[in-house]
Amino acid sequence: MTARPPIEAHFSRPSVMGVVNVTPDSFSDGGVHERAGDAIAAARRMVDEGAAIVDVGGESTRPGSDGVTLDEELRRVVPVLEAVAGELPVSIDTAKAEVARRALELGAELVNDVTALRGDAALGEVVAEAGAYLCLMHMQGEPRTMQADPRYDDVSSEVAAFLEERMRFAVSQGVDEQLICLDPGIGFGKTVEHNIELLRRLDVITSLGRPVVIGFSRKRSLGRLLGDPDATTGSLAASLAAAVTAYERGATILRVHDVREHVEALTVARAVVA
Ligand code: HH2
Repeated sequence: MTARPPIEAHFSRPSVMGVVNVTPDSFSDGGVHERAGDAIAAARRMVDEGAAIVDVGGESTRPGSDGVTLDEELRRVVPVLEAVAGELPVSIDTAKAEVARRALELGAELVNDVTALRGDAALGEVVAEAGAYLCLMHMQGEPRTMQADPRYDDVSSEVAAFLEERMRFAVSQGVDEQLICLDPGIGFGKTVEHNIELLRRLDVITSLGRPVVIGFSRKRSLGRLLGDPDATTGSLAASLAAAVTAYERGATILRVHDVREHVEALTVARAVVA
């Protein structure tokens, strides 16, 4: 196995990660790519539009959701991975070691684990053995209950401390630190104010020295910021503003549903920042 280059050499800043949810119930695109053929076409289109990688997921983690079984998750993602993982840069959005193992065998290069190696004790070893990239994300609580009453004394430093501890754990499992990226987990056990504070003080996370991933695309906090207290999604325009400000504050990978628009916005932002 040839060693992979560090994340920062493989993903220029900014890079777009396109979201391909092969699920009936994801919060903003549930059902849209539920059929494998639709998901495959979406993945190809996203890479054509400039995505550096596509993140294939078979389990919704929206607030209030329950998990899916291993068999069901494999049934959803394997046909998509068989079609595209050898052809396109692919990330697998899973907390399950067996799903990650199959995805990596089929050619996925990154494992995106929203539990940061707390969900499945075998996942770290699977990532380490494959020499794959790993995204560790912060979540307070679990999807079913995480939005009930999230609390922090200082959200940025608490999230940073968590990510640092999970990074040490991943390294202790054999994962090369150079292959790890970190995500504060926008919307995962956080109020609107927590999410905004995390972006405002993104320097606290980037100072950990690893590339940062931000997934603010279409999230409900954006709709709530615009004045709808019951919003369950956010608009494209609001998502673009969040992505551009995250990039300006140091984010490397932006996880988004609308690839073309984000690539355009970030290309302009990069021209100004560079
Ligand atoms: N957000 C979601 C899922 N996976 N992974 C990372 N690293 N960062 C995120 O912010 C993130 C993530 C939730 O968004 P989505 O996949 O669109 O919805 P669902 O979980 O309902 O499928």
